[in-house]
Amino acid sequence: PFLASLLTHPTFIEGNCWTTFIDDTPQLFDLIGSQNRAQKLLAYLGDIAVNGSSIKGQIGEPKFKGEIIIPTLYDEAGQKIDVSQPCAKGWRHIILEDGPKAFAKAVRNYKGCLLMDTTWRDAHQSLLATRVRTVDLLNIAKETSHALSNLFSLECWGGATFDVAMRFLYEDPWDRLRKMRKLIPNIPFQMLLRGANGVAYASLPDNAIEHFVEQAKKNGVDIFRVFDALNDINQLEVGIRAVQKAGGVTEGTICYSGDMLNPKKKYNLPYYLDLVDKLVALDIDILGIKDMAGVLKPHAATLLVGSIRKKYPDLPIHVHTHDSAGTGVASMVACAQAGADVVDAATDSMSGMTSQPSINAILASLEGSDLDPGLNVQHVRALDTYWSQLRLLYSPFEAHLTGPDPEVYEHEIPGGQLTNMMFQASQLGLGSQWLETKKAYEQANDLLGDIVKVTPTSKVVGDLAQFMVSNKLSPEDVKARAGELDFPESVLEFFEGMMGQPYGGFPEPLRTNALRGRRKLDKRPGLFLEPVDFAKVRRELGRKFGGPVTECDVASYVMYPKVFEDYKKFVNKYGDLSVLPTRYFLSKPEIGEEFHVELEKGKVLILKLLAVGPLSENTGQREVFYEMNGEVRQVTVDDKK
Ligand code: 3PY
Ligand code: ZN
Repeated sequence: PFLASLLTHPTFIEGNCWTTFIDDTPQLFDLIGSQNRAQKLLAYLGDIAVNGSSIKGQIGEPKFKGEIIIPTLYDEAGQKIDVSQPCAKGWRHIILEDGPKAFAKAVRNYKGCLLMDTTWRDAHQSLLATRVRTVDLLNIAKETSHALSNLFSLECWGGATFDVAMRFLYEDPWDRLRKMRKLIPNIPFQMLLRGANGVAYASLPDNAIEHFVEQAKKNGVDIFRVFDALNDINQLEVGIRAVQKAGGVTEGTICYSGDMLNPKKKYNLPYYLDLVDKLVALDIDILGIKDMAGVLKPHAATLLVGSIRKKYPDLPIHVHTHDSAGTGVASMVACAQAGADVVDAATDSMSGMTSQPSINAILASLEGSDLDPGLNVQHVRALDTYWSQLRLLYSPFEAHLTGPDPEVYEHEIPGGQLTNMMFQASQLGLGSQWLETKKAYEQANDLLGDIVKVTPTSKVVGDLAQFMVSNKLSPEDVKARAGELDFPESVLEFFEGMMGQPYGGFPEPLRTNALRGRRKLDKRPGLFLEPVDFAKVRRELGRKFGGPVTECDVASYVMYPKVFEDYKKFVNKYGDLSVLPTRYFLSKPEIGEEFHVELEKGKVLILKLLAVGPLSENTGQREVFYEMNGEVRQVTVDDKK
């Protein structure tokens, strides 16, 4: 009724003073805006009340139903720490004031071994299918700013979070970044960048990577871990140059594969040292060692880090691992002792197995030594009480891992992928095929030439493995029938060279037979891709979605055109749901249960589900009744069941 009376207002009908009317009465439009948002939110809440959640990958309802308790932090004197403002101390000011090189130097000169906390990115990517939402990160942000102020960095963006935020959570990843940044200005933010693949699954034009990194830096990322899934230096260089141009801290990264201690394996110490030389020649600020599958055993870690340290005494070294085989803490301690400056860990209740090793286990292991990371153990534990509740809230995305997997030394499946594949196998009722799939993964890797496996090449190996299992193909069958088999698209893209060049070359004649005349790139894909015409993209987005088009929108669209479009359509229908508490995003409230949604600062909706009406035989719909800020609101919902 309000909107109707507004639209029939004489000022509107006359139309000639439209602009001044908006300028003079902004509060009316604010009101329309929030009424509109509230109506859209109601449409989502109504739908979930009738049809349940449609979030992909969700099984069942959250195990956590109560109010999440936010921990209180105390100082040494037992006084409550005031967290209403973020902490002022932290490493980020060095980056802001003196730049990446000075930061790298300060890190190298620090006596202890610093930590990166992966809880906000890799830990939930590896354990909970990347489903942790913005609201749950923001709710613990201020406490994190205080409790972890001496972190080297908080990994909180990039990798799969970009795609999943839009595709499955209907959130804007850029908005998440800006909001986190506001609440945590003191700790450096780190992201994972897949070199010339950006945060996508195959290479993009060079100018797309540059544009993306520029936005990431502007919106709050400080440190960029740049890797390439084949350790292809030409692909790495694209990402590294983009970060340098944007003024970010460049963490040029080698991906660790195989077993350096085994002389029969393809990737050995000279291979890694050569790669480090090439990265140093690109003037990286920090060297990253990325053990994505968790196969870097402690003795290999000592040898690898020790050798690099000896050759490059001034180069900061930052090591990443997964605890899939259960050796994570031992390996990270070995790295610290061999001269690494930073190692990765996750909060306890989000650690272990396919995630990173436990932060408290690492702190305890280094306590009393020169390598102490300089964090307050009580604060770290306090934060974990939050995450232990969150883990239960996200129980619908658990893969139910039960213990370490020593077979990781054979199949080398990266942490996140291992969880995903297990989850999928159990969802499809293929639990019994799980062992077969792991074996097939190993065989697929051999067929592809024993490649480095991490996104996107790990997907190639996984797709080929699943293809072999579902078509009952042995490695010999694949080789003999390559000319006629309908390979997954990712495998063909890999063979084409769209993910770069593998060390030792492509396997022949398998590549030629599988490609059947498709192109074969022998140089990096960026040299063949048309640069993005950004003006055209802006126009296209304006036409499609109206309103102002931001550079972040452009970057999202260039990275994931279809995902971005679907996300925009969803938001158009239901509004920005990132503000809805997770429990009500994933499941309907109990009848009569009151909950709050802060649409924007100071605009809180108090909601209560009153009733779900009977099914109308004629329309196939139901009426859902909510109380919203004391008024009864009704929404009509298609019953899809
Ligand atoms: C990613 O690329 O998302 C990864 O986490 C690789 O380890
Ligand atoms: Zn990882």
